[in-house]
Amino acid sequence: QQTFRWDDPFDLNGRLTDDERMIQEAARGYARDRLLPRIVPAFRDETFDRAIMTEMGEMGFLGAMLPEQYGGSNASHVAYGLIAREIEAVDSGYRSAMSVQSSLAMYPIYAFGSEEQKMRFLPRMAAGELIGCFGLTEADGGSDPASMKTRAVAVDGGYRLNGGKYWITNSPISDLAVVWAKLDDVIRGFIVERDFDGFTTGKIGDKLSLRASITGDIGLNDVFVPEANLLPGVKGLRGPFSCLNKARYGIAWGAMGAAEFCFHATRDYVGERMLFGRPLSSRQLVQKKLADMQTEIFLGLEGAYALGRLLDTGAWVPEAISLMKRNNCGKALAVAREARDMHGGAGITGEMHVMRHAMNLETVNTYEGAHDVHALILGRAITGQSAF
Ligand code: TGC
Ligand code: FAD
Repeated sequence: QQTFRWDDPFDLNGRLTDDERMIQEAARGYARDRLLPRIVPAFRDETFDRAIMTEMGEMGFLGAMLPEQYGGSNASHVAYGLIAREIEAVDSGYRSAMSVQSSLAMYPIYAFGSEEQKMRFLPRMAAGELIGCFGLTEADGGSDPASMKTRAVAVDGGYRLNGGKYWITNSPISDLAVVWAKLDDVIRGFIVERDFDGFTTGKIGDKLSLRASITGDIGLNDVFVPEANLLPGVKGLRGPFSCLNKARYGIAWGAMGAAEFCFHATRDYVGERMLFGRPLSSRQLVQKKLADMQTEIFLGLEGAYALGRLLDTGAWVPEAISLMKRNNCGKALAVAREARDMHGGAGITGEMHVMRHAMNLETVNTYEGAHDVHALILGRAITGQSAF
């Protein structure tokens, strides 16, 4: 007879491969020992420590799913999800740094780049020596990337890019940007390097969410991009969306990592908090809230796990990713807000971490396709009618 494990009710751990368990343990150790001690001042001061990228590179967390010749370790989608879960248990901003590098900057070069581009950029990106960012969103409406204004024009030996991107994770510290721009009205991907003339980046300040992640803009003023830096393998929105498929999937795990942290912290807190002569944890209302948190978290993790196995076998569709990204972000946000409430006044302090998670998850629920945009993707699949 098995006993019910409140922190792993469906024995998720028991269904991982040995490799996945090893990667999970490494990610958990790194996140708890190296990231957790830094997060409170980083969030307060709105700073991102560049060294984190090199550390994550050394740990093998950047581009982990790519083949070894490009610096990856052929990790499974589930292993990638487990890394996201452990890192986001500390902070969504740190998971952002990992997932933008892996899924949004390295993946397009791997999937759509030339062999020369792959060899030139990927091993150094996997090591965290080069930081990449992903420029899709523009100021005039992130949910509708097809309306982008950034343009590329063919010139002798390459292309001239003009336009700008907004809300770009890591842009101010990037060595290269994968920029999506229209060339003859067809969206193409360009690798824009830091030292290209006319390429500028600025930091967006005063964010009340994801403060330990650096976010910025990208300016493209007559930037010459050589032919060798055009991604040859894709045309149209399928390019950026293929990268988003990977990143959204990882977020489905990551958001649950943040929610799990909040759940564990709340369980500890209510177990110790004595009110009216008894621990808070002995109250029906409190237990119901813990049960609700637990239910959403472990259903969310089961969904993410099932999706990861489908991605590994190739039997997946983008709508399933929308379903999990939407559900897990929305549910994680609700868990974090509830955790904040159950900590009472202490819940607003930095040292309790729960309010920081709630603030971060506001962004996670919006980026990579806002919660309602994923509802419309699902609605289109359910009804056959587009309501965008
Ligand atoms: P639609 O007509 O639906 O599709 C246009 C073309 O794209 C193809 N496509 C996909 N391909 C692969 N995977 C997917 N998930 C795909 N979704 C669409 C589609 O087949 C079609 O191809 P073709 O060959 O027929 O032309 O396009 P639409 O313009 O109607 O799109 C609507 C909508 C809402 C689905 C889409 O625009 C959308 O998802 N909007 C949300 C935008 C978004 O997610 N932006 C994310 C920016 S990056 C970011 O937030 C990073 S944060 C990172 C961090 O810090 O962690
Ligand atoms: P809008 O598109 O203006 O949406 C506003 C609201 O309208 C949302 O609630 C949305 O759900 C709703 N809405 C939109 N369309 C419809 C509709 N048809 N019907 C009903 N409701 C609708 N982008 C990148 O390219 N690269 C990055 O690295 C990146 N990092 C980011 C980091 C941070 C911290 C943030 C905040 C954003 C980042 N983004 C990035 C941009 C992000 O993807 C966009 O913010 C997101 O796609 C939403 O776009 P928007 O902010 O323009 O909101």
